[in-house]
Amino acid sequence: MQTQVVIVGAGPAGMLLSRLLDRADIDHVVLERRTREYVLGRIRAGILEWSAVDVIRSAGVGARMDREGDAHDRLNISWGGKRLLPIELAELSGRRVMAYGQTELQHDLYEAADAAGTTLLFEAADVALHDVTSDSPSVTFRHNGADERIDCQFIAGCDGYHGVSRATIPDGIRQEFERVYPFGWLGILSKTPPLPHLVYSNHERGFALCSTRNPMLSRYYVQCPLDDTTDDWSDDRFWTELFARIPAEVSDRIQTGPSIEKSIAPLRSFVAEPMRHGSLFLAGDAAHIVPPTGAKGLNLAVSDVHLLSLALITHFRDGNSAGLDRYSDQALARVWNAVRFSWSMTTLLHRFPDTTGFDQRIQERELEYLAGSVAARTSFAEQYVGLRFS
Ligand code: RFL
Ligand code: PHB
Repeated sequence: MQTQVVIVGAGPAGMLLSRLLDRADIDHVVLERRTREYVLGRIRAGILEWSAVDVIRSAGVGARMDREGDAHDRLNISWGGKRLLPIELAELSGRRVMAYGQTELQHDLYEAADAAGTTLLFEAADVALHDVTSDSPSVTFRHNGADERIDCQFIAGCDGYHGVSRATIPDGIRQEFERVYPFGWLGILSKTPPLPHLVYSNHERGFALCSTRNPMLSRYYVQCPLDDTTDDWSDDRFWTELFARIPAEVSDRIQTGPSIEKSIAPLRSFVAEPMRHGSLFLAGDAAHIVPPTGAKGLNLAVSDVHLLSLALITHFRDGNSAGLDRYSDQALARVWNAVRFSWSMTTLLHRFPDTTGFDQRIQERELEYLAGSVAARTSFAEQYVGLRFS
């Protein structure tokens, strides 16, 4: 087989890139290790920045998001089990965020790929990238029991944190930066009406978050020890713990119900530099991970593929490779902003194993400062809603 671009990974980064290339008539093939059902079954992100909303619309896959997504102009932060601070995102920053589940977006992207007749191969095993610094890179894999090879001009490594693309960049060239946090998030989905606004909560017992998917589907999280398993958390224990960490005026409005999904995610910050090596370009979780606290992971995946698609389109249309040459630096500037913000929100809102009374007071003072200062809230809102593309 031969194509212009091989995209490794059919998560949101890979599939959105596929849509953007398709609209520019750039020939490409998408290889995914898992089955379609497996990818659609992963419950992950819920919040899109408006820049991401615009990219999704420009890729021609925004119709259902615009119909069913819920634009939020505010979020709340609580602490001490009593304080509840609204952050007026729209008023302070001029922008809102969109609540629309990653699962729904993934579904829309697969449907659009089907309609366009995109070559999208699921259960592609043993994907390996070859000769990425030569003029004739290729990708080999096994599919339906046969060994396959695709010759191409560029490879987009959109294969997430556990993919193969990043490791193709040699050790002497690749630099990695990492912080692993000493706790996880236990998340549940329940078929109950969500609160009208997100609530992020700092509490001596640990962080909690009330989020949403749609008018009859809620998403809630509590910070938990890393060695906990979902078996340790009955639904009753989950609701009791959540309610212990949020003000009564919030819990009074929550309708509880059985969980329909329950999972534990570890938290880490991770960046690999550079995001380009020869004809290989990394995008999304393949190059960086942020803790979910700032709701930035999916948004970074979208902004990476936006930049990469523009660079590839200019290359193929005009023979101008300046965008490809700039890609890594441009993407990393946005990445590090999000890494910094996600780290600071995580540090502000979580209980670390070595947290003392001193640390707790410092966190609460910072939250009181946020409550008392329009400048501080404006800065928070500006970072939460995300940067515009320049
Ligand atoms: P993905 O989604 O991991 O997709 C990568 C795909 O590549 C495939 N793959 C391979 N394919 C072929 N060959 C190989 N060798 C392969 N190795 C892997 C995988 O099977 C997979 O299908 O990465 P992508 O596309 O970069 O997308 C990134 C996002 O999924 C991620 O950043 C977000 O989910 C993070 N995130 C959030 N982001 C937000 O912007 N807002 C949020 O509110 C938000 N909440 C969250 C989150 C992530 C969470 N978890 C579980 C980590 C909440 C949680 C709990
Ligand atoms: C979610 O709804 O899954 C969600 C929302 C906000 C976050 C993280 C996750 O910061």
